[in-house]
Amino acid sequence: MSTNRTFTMIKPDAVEKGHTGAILNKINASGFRIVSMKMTQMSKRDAEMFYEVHKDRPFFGELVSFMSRGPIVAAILEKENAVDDFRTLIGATNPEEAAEGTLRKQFATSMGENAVHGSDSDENATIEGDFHFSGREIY
Ligand code: 3AN
Repeated sequence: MSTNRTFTMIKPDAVEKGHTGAILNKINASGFRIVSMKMTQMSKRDAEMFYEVHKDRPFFGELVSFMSRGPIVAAILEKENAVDDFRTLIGATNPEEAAEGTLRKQFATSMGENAVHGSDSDENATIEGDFHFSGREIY
């Protein structure tokens, strides 16, 4: 069953460059309702746990260092078909392959530093949202 919710992070590269407002604007303009949001910084241990599924990938160390190097903005978003529609809005992992009008086309610089995270399934959206937010922080 679809939850109509997805989880996103505006990653340290995009926060550092001052793109937070522009990205949130585009998320709202695309029909997503923000039901939870916070600025926070993941420790290395947090990033290792969050990305545990990627622990055997060659880029895991780089990913953990990057995601813990500065603050992120974490949010839970609500919209019909949220997971798929948000993946469409962010675009391909590699910004060179991201379609025109996507967030990664506009704000990402590389495969690693690709500005925005979006959950890849309803199940992971719930797990990832629960990682960052308690029930009392979801509105
Ligand atoms: P997506 O975020 O598009 O779902 P995944 O799940 O394949 O992509 O990868 C998770 C994260 O790992 C990406 N958002 C990116 O930050 C990082 N990543 C993926 N591939 C690479 C790579 N080849 N080099 C460095 N970082 C990567």
